Amino acid sequence: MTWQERSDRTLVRDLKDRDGATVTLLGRLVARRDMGGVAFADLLDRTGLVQLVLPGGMATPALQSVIRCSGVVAMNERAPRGVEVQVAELDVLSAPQVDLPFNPESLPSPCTEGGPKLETLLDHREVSLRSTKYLAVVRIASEILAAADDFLRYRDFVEVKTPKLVSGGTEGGAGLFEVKYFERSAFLAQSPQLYKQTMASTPLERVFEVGPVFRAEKHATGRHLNEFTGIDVEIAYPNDLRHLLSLIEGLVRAMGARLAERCQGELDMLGTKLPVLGEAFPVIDLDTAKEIATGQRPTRSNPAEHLSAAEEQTICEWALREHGSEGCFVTEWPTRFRPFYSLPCAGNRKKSETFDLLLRGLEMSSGGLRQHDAAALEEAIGRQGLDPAAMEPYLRVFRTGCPPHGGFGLGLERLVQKFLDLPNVRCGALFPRDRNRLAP
Ligand code: AMO
Repeated sequence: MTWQERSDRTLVRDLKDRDGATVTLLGRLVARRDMGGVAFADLLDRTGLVQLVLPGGMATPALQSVIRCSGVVAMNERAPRGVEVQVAELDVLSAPQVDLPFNPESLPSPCTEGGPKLETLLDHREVSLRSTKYLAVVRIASEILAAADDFLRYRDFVEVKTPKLVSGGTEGGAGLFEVKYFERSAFLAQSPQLYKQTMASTPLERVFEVGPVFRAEKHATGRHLNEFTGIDVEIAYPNDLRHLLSLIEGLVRAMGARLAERCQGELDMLGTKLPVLGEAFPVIDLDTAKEIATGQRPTRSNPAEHLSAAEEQTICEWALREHGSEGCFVTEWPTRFRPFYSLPCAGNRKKSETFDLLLRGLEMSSGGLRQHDAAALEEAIGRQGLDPAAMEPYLRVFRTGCPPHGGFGLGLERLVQKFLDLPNVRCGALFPRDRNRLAP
């Protein structure tokens, strides 16, 4: 049996083909107008918004009421989308019982001036997420995930789901959330790193995971969440680092192309433009990146370690100016500042075969080739102050034979933020978790 829309309902998007028909609509009443004694209301369902013309004497339900109404479809050039429904019957299925903190339909685009404060919008997600503008952000996130899914599956990737309750950390600096696990402690996974490597070592070779990632970082910035959605990718047998760069560049371009093709309405509604991706993302090493950002090339006695937020911004401005691209790869990071699983460069073990992808001034992804030699890995684990004994199940992957492999991780909320040019990563999250926020 095929699953269908309920038979007594017409969706707003189908009204234009139903001129003169009597239809029943279900949805939310999001605006009311009184013009020359005639009462109008707008009904919103998952497919769009339509004007209702209410008969004289009918009380207009309160804003945000959930209604069912029946009436005749009439094409009307002066109606907002060229069609309206002249209502004969209307039932309120559920009316608000409290005053709404704000009217979701009159909100400006997320993170822009003029509306309620971000904290108020986040406190009242039940209302802000009803706004068509906020829902445009949610649809964009969904299309980004769909683009990743299509792109990766088409290239033989298998989607996996790995545990989020784990026995230890993987990402060095980023903190761990400890949770009670019966008689002992467990942690919330900082990344699926060890599991995705384990899976890429099997004959599946290519895996990806979309799942929650937990970071107990205390800083409250516009770029950090304490829980985010990771898109993690791992492959066996990459040719070299460039091979990974072309994979992630293709993936990000596929996301941009899908948004351009399917989400122009959402982009227009938010008054934003997709980033310029240009012909190719430039690839620069960290020393060059530092020089571009600060005007000074790092030296042996004063080596580059990280990029600050302001430096990432300057580098992307340079990439746009010089290469016509708001995306830029930074490579050759110092091995000692990258996680233990990173592969040192063959010619200079102080540098690693790793990269960061910056987009519109923000780190969108990190990744690289991995160490797959068991002894070297064990040594790197020890050097970073971790206990090799606690990593025994992971180390066995390498001791039992493991192909060369590599991969990367992307943060969904940062992708949404930068594809939409939003100033704060919270604006790209549904229910953000940050230092001060655990609800809703
Ligand atoms: P990394 O820690 O750089 O790498 O994370 C990968 C990507 O995840 C996103 N991200 C975040 N988004 C929001 N809030 C945060 N606190 C946050 N931290 C990270 C970023 C970042 O680029 N295991 C490696 C990946 C790999 O090598 O495969 C890792 O987790 O977009």
